Amino acid sequence: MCSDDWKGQYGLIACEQLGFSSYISSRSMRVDIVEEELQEEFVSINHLIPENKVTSLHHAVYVREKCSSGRVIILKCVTCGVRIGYSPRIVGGNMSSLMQWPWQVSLQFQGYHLCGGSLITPIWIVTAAHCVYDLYMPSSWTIQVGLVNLIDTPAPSYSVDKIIYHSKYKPKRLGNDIALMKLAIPLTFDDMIQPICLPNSEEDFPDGKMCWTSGWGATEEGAGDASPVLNHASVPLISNKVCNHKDVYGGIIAPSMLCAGYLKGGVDSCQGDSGGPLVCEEMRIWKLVGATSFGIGCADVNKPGVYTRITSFLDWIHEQMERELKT
Ligand code: 4AZ
Repeated sequence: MCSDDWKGQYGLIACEQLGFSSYISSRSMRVDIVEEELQEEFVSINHLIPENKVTSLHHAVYVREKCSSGRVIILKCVTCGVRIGYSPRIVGGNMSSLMQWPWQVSLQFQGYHLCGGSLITPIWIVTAAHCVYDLYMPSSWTIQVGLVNLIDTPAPSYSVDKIIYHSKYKPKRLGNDIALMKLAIPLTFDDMIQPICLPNSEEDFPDGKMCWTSGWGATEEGAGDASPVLNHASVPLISNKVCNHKDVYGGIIAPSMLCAGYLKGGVDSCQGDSGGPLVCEEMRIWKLVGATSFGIGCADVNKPGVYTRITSFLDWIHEQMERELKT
């Protein structure tokens, strides 16, 4: 797009017209750098259209000669990590509202909720290997998304086509606790169903940053059963150094794991939340930072929740998805 008359507020309109759900940023660059490639395919904002009515960018098609600044707009758009329909309001306790965690998936074995998962594309769900390792039967699993209440919501169930767990996952050793589920049919995104962004490979989420975990897991340690409603909790990230302290996990936390929660206890993920998301918000975009993996007890003193560190498995995730494209 020619940058003449460009305004930041056109960003979202432009991204939406390109099929993305969200706008991050824009910058301009000299057109001659990309001229060869793009030739006459330029569009410009028509300044004759009232600002609040810039609904269709293609109303104004200018050829390159009309772009007097000689600069074009580089748009950064995304299709993940946004809660489109969500507007915060007070909810009872930690109960989640619809559209608050639109990437949250319930993984159900023979119709019963066993684990959580996170939607990253219309067909791929990130979860924990320990959720699926002993139950490696795709046809016995279904998933539900876009719901808060597991019991009385008539949300559709979707079939699972494939389960891939990390080849280095060993049940007793806790490491590499990550798996992917591939759906038989792609999901359609809406306000209730949205994918979470994967982080960038070098992305660092600082200790103490407040992030969020969600799931239908037990709301009390030992209470066993899953919760009928989706709950969430805000938890700070804990450095591996602190988490490996002798009073905490005493050296069992590998670099590919990440701790989050409170050393004083009280707030944590629990049984049934496994595989589900630990997400952090970065410049209004939500990113999948962890997959709920394990803990000693739930919310106990000096035993924060342990999550699989997603940045350690980005290559693995991409390799699996790519391999599926080829087969
Ligand atoms: C579990 O059994 C589980 N406190 C998940 C998370 C935590 C503990 C147990 C973290 O699925």
